[in-house]
Amino acid sequence: MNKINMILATVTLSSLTIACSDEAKYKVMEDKYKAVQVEKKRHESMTHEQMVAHQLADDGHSSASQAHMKGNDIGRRADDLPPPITRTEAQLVKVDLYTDELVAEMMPEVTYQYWTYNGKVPAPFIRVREGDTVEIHLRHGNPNGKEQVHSEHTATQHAAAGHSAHSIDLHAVVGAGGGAPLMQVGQGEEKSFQFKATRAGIYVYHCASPHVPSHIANGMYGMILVEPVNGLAKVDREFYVMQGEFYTSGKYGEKGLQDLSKEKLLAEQPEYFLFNGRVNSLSADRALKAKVGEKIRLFVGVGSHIASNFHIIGAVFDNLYSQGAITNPPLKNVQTTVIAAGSAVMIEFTVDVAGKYLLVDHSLSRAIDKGALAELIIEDK
Ligand SMILES: [Cu+2]
Repeated sequence: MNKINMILATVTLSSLTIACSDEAKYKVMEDKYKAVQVEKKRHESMTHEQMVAHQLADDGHSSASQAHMKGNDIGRRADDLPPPITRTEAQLVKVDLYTDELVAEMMPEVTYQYWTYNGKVPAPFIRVREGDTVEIHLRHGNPNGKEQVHSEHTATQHAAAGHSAHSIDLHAVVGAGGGAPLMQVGQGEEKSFQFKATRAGIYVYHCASPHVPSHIANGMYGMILVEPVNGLAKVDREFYVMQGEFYTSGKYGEKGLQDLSKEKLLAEQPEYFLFNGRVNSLSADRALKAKVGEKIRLFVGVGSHIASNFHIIGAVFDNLYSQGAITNPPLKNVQTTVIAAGSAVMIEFTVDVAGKYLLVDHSLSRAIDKGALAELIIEDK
């Protein structure tokens, strides 16, 4: 069901339930219904380009600025993560998150309405120290967006689109729902909660509002690192990579604005397997970069629903901290690792020869035909 039909269904259902009791309300619903009909007619006569422009121009629900439509903007860069923690005392760490639904390119000429934390996939990398108290603030809606301008209108749209609430479940939290029961945030609202980071590890966090699999599949996942009290070994480079699959209505590469196919989601048949939210999100000028002999550390997670068979063509993992267990002794000299859905690993390695190395899901049609490919450029010292 597309968005307009969902709005229609909602309006129709609502109309039925209140028709007898409140004439004024009925009139409002009828007006809304008529407005939706007019809007639907407009949409039918639009080309794809007009439709995208229209969404950007007057759909407060997809509060995207033009910048969001440009090139690689939806994908978070792999070097976009906080530096190692140097302090030796526990402290209160405040984390500001907001949710944003925005239309962006999945690949050239293919667009998708992503649901995000802070406008990117994956969400911000959160870095704390074992013993810290973490205070998560979550706002539903981009504080810089234009949603506030007509919030009643957008609240209806949010409900119709299936995200009347967003939330957060952090796997680093020991407590019911990973925090999610405290953090169901309606459109325009902000909520916060605190937890104590008692278990060092690398963890996934994600949205946990109904329909949870859809929220996650649309891009609402990130990672939180709880560093051990003594910190991590020193390295030269750190990178943040998350694999997630996308269930577009059209086949891989089919042009135009793509809907989420719930049918494909339930059948576990995605069209795209992507690193950091987009085809070629981590390639060319956005590739991971390091020098020969440098110690490289990767934090790699799977935010969405299908496990990854993570491999770097031409490299061997010197140290693999499997299943997020960074305080355990690492496995040595590993070629490929499974990363479960909702899990993450830490990998450390060094490359002796300059060149281009490819990060892939070694279920290789995912890499070659469905997008799960990133580049690591190693230069001579
Ligand atoms: Cu959500």
